[in-house]
Amino acid sequence: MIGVGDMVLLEPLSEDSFLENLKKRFDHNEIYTYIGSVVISVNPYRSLPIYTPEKVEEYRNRNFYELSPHIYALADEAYRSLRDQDKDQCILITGESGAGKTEASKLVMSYVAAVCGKGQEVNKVKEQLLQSNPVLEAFGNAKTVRNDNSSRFGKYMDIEFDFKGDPLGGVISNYLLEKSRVVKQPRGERNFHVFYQLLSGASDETLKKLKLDRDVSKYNYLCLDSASVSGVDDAANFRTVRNAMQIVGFMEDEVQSVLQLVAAVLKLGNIEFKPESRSNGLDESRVKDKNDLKEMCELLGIEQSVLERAFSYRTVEAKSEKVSTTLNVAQAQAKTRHKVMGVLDIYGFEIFEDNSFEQFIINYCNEKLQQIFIELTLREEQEEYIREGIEWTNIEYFNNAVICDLMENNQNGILAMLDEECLRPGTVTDETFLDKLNTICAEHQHFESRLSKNSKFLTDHSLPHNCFRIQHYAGKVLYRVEGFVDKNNDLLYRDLSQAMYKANHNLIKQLFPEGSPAKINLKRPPTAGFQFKASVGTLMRNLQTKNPNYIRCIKPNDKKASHIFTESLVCHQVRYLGLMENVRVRRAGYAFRQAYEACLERYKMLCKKTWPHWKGPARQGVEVLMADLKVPPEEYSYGRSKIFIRNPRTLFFLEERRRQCLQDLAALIQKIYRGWK
Ligand code: AD9
Ligand code: MG
Repeated sequence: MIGVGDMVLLEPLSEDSFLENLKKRFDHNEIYTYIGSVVISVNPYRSLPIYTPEKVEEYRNRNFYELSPHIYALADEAYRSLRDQDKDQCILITGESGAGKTEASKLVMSYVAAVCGKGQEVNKVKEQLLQSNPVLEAFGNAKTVRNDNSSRFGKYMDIEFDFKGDPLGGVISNYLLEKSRVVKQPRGERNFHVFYQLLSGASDETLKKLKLDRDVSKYNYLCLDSASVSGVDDAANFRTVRNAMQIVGFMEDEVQSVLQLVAAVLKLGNIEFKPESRSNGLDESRVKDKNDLKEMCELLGIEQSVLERAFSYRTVEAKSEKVSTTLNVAQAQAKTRHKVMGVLDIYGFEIFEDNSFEQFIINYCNEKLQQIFIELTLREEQEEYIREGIEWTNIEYFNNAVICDLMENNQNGILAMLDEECLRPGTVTDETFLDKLNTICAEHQHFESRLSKNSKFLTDHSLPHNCFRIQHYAGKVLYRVEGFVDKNNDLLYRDLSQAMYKANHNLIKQLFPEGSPAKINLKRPPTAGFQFKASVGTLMRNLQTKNPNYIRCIKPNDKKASHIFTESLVCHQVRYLGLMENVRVRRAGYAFRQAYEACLERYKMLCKKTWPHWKGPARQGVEVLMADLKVPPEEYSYGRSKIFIRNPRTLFFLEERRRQCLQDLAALIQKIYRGWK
């Protein structure tokens, strides 16, 4: 073992020794390290030979602490407790952009697919589950300065299993796609992969049908200076995506509709407007060159005059709606309760130079996840000790509930105030929103603005005007209010939705249901912030019903490079992920615990006094067992209903003895059987 595989066993424990251990292991290609049952994963930025079918076999059905740390051990543990103990699981993957969350989620999924069920029908489901990834990534991922394959949406996938543990299907929820990227990308970044894939991978014939030119530079929406990404073959990926769409269940005409839509978006980006004076002296916007407009209308079956009219009254940015894909293959069995494993791969905490509404929303989500982590791991751990009457010294940890409250409180949280401002009649601007924040949040110690009355920040004039700052658990973030109101409103002018709804194109019609004449008098849809808050709320309630498994991803450097471990960068992540606190809680505590009954049942064969039947209370049986096996008393404690084992090594010892015992028993049976014959 290189360094220490479980930080709980690190001696002495300090931030320095923690980082040193992580680095040492990283330098020897050991990218996984445990904190008890939590897996830390450091992105190696190169492919390591540790995901082979042999590795899968190695980790299959083995106990968590038996082998060296690996994401497969976590996946195996989660899958087995789902299958054998009927406990729904969730895998929570966190970390900043480029830390390896999406790769981790794919590794978990492919491991589970490799070990669960067999047979034609089951294999088809597995393929569909796995192939949903390339499709989602084509439409939702893009090259950013931080990650060549950055997820620009959050994803939560519930995989459903039957009572045997065979997969039945999955339900995917997507959260807040970064829509603005379609129209505009920061310097050095790209639009969503699908545009480049289509242009470089589609056949000449397909492009002709879609009225597209292969040349990326012909399209305003495709940034010129970073059209290709080194190491990425867009053309090959296009074939993968086409194939994946088919496996997932798209019919050929549906694929065509989707591609027509992608092409139409590119055309839309090329439409330019010019002002035209009208008789009343006002300017009206007119489409400059009508060829792109004409082709776009042909692709989507929209009458050109209808769209042109809609354009002339307003200007528009391309917007698409939240899509959620259901891959549920097993509707027929919907009556029985399914076992569920949820995999959450959501954008990590973001601190940019310029932070807008998107970062605010993303960071809100991360605050909520951190809260769940605190609640489920730290607090649960402490409370369990108290419940069990185990001696416990309190560990101070930062509870971020106050920051969540600042952001989401229904009366005076920031999101509520933004909504109130968006729905208020009269002139609403980003500045009026900021004024409102200032008056209400001024006393909040995690909120800073130029006007904050809180004495701690009174003299902080370094803040630019039109900005506010929040002290998140992961660090301070400065938000610029520009665009908050607009992005939260997320309204498409009704005449445009109506024009789209008139298209002779099923997919487009479905995407703009609000354009239907039947819905003309409907109230305005809820704001983006409101919808997001509601879906995060649903997600959190869902996660709380499941047994959590944590993967904490760490990015070793800012260069997307292998072999480089920038200590300061890692240190920052270790801090804001609260990993030291996590180790401290685990260390003050016990690595392993089990109810007396279960413990006795599993190990009673190791002692003559408890085998085959123990007549007294289970706790006494366990006490006899531990004394008989001569486990040092400082290695465990007796709680009210459970035994707490301090060191994983004690567990290895018990497991090893048990394995030996079973082997002897099997040999004995064989001998008897042979003698019998
Ligand atoms: V973002 O918040 O979506 O921008 P992620 O999802 O955390 O981010 P991602 O999984 O996409 O990061 O990883 C970034 C890149 O690191 C991948 O494209 C791989 O090139 C590389 N990576 C990540 N994990 C591994 C790994 N286990 N082995 C090899 C890896 N390479
Ligand atoms: Mg990702």
